[in-house]
Amino acid sequence: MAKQPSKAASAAKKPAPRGRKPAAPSDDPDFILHSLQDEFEANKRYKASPEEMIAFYRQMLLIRRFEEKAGQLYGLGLIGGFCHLYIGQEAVAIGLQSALDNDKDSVITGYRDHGHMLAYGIDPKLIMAELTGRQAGISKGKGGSMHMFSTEHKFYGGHGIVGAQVALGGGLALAHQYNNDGGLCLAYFGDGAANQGQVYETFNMAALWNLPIVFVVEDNQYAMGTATKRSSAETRFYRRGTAFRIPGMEVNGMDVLEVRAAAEVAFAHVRAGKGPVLMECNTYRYRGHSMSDPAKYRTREEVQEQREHHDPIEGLKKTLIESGKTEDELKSIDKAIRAQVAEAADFAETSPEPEAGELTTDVLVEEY
Ligand SMILES: Cc1ncc(C[n+]2csc(CCOP(=O)(O)OP(=O)(O)O)c2C)c(N)n1
Ligand SMILES: [Mg+2]
Repeated sequence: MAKQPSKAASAAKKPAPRGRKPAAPSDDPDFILHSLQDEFEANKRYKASPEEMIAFYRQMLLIRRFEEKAGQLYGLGLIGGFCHLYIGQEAVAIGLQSALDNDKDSVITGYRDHGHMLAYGIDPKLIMAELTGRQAGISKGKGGSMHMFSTEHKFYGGHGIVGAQVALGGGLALAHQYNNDGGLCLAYFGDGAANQGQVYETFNMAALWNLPIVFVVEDNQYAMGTATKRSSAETRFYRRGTAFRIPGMEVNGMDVLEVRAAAEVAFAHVRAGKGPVLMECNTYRYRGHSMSDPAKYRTREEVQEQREHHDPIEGLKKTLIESGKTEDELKSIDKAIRAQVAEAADFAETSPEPEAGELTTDVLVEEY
């Protein structure tokens, strides 16, 4: 007896739509992902005014000098616990946060958080005093390097659990939507954190509920001692929202003007109520993972190559000089910043530690 064609075989010949899905991926217009890349590429470098350009330079340099000093204070035993420096990645925080509406928007990140706090223009004394665990610190000396908060500035940490800030960022975005306050959440995470499951649970909910959130992967090429290519099956992180219909953007995170241009496109998309965006910023950390990492997993030449050819501060300096600034003008900015950072370090070394009674305050927060 001739075999009856199987149901599967006849379905293959004449595919029937299943539910609301089209018959095959090639028939699915949504399968071709919406991307914000074209819009971004059309105006890839932000046209900063001379004042803005100097402000970006000053802010990035402040992060650089602050972090160098924090490294020294750590070496002297004045900073306890872990300390993760942001040197090399300055353009990411400044490019993005300079485009925020600080009255409305919230920010959340991981433990490599000093630069994101400095990007608010908060007095570096308060941040340095937090690192040395002093009462005058931005979190009364009880957060330290990894767990700084400033709810006043809508900065929600400072998180030591890799990837946890992404899910919390989803919650912040839900709060913006629920309260209809017009704000968005900027949630930063690393290339290593990008492999955490909760990141994708958050992507799903954020897309499903159209939440106002910009996810930013700071791909600094390493998660502790593991190079991105050794730990990630898909190293083009901007593609990872595809399955959730979240548009992606790939950005040179060593160029503050490019990051700022990308921020403009991403924030406009979110503010127009179109839901989340996933931005990958390619960057590089010059120092070890934390202060206790000798960084033996990479060569000196690799780091040197980045410093010489891709440094975000040197890059902007070049643009400033081309636009008419002189070496002397830029040197005097550096001098003033060094003095400001030295003052912050003195303050952090000499101001008092918290009273013992502070041990039991701020343990439970009733209201943000
Ligand atoms: C859930 C969890 N797993 C592991 C760790 C240990 N850990 C701390 S930082 C880190 C690497 C994260 O790398 P990445 O996300 O790329 O951030 P980066 O340090 O490069 O900024 C790991 C594995 C942790 N803190 N939390
Ligand atoms: Mg990393």
